[in-house]
Amino acid sequence: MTARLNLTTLDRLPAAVARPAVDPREVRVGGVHLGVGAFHRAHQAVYTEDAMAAAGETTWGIHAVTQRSPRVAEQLAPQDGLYGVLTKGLDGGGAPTASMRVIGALREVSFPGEQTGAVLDRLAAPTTHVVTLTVTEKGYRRAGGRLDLADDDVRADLAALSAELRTGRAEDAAARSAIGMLARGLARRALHDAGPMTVVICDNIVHNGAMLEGLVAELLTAAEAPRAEEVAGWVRTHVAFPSTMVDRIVPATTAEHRAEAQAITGVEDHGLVVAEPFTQWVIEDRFAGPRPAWERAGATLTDDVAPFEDAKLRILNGSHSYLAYRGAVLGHRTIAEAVGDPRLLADVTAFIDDDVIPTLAAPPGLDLAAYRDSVLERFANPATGHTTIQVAMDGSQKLPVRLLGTATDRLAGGAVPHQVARAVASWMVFVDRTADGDLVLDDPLAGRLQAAVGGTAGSGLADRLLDVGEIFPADLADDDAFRAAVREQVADLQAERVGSARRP
Ligand code: CS2
Repeated sequence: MTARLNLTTLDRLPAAVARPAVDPREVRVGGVHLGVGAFHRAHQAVYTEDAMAAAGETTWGIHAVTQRSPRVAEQLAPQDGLYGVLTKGLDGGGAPTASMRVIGALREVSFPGEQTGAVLDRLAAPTTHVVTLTVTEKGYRRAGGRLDLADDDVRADLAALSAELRTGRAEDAAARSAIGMLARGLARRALHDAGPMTVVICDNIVHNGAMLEGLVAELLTAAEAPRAEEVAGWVRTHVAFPSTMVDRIVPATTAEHRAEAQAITGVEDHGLVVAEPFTQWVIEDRFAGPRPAWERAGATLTDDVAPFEDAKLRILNGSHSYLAYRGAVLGHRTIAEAVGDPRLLADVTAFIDDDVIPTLAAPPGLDLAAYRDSVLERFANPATGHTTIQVAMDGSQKLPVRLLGTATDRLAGGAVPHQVARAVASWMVFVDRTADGDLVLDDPLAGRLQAAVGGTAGSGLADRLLDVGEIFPADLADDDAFRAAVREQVADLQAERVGSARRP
């Protein structure tokens, strides 16, 4: 029976395995993280551990919170919160490399379905100073850029929030949304006047800090309770919401990855995450109180995150989605395979050069052409095994952030964004192919999209999907030049599917 990774087996791991940079047994909780997926474990948790080591601190342990499923809590609890990061890259000669380190920064892991009270108490504790979030684009429950107050989960959290503000008594009903958990925790903190807090959003969303601050304010002011405005005021003056740009390619962990890690460590690790060597974190230097010394772990603090965000979201995430849709339709299983296809490499390079870079102001010290090359080189790393289908998820949430902003800016500059149109068309052809069951459409708007694809009345695929208002803002959908460009690209990509009769 193979032993499991935990505090007992930690000291017996082979020397090749890097131990936690700070002894987990010494670490005390000082922050909460909402959405403890693989990305958090391979990114912010690593920076936080390295920051503690660099600053000689032990007070930034993380109370991590799962989302809908208790799975990660069940994986990590028997491991005392320990897990491995398997970093897979290529050496100078192109040969695959793999290194393993164990992270000990996660000190508590909770599932809201059973432990909402514990999480809210952590958020309200004077010893907790930061909250980080990775709940994906759809996790913020927005509709038309605002909080979706018609969402059942948001309404349930609003009811619990209102009850606690009315009675002043802790209302620990299971949180149903991350935004609800956050707002209820900040409200409880306000009621106890427990000191300033910094909320650091780590999701791929434009101006993400301001966006989240707005959503929290909407939920607090929607509360039906006499103290709602007072509490919203306390949050305005005691809580900071800096924006960030986060970057590290973290594929889903596979059985092969677990076997490879076990061969290195000799123990079972159900919490293992896999990542590329590259990592970056740019954080707006706006904190309300104490925080980990993330800059001593390699993070960049800046007054203006926007140029970094725009470059990353439009160049990296935009081309990632483009390759995912184009690649999946052409049968490429991984992003590395897709970028290795000369047709797709030419398409994505033209997309970046012709349409994206002209819309960007380069962040200080960044050459956008060199950044393009480094991104494409990272995509070509076969060692991670990042799949086109994983990146293809949630297109309805990702397209506005990754592609449509570029199109709007190009049109505003008097240019027709043909390359963005081709990227959008690749998503449309992908959605169309899922209607046949060839590919999987994992998207919160899946039903709406497949209904649009299935429609026949008088218009082609491009028009039917451009009419999905939840994705395409009117300024784009009503732009004749953009619509014509997308139609043309859909026809071209469908013609590429040699021998299959497709809808025009
Ligand atoms: C990817 C991102 O799955 C996706 O949507 O584009 O997770 C991407 O790998 C990261 O943003 C890289 O930092």
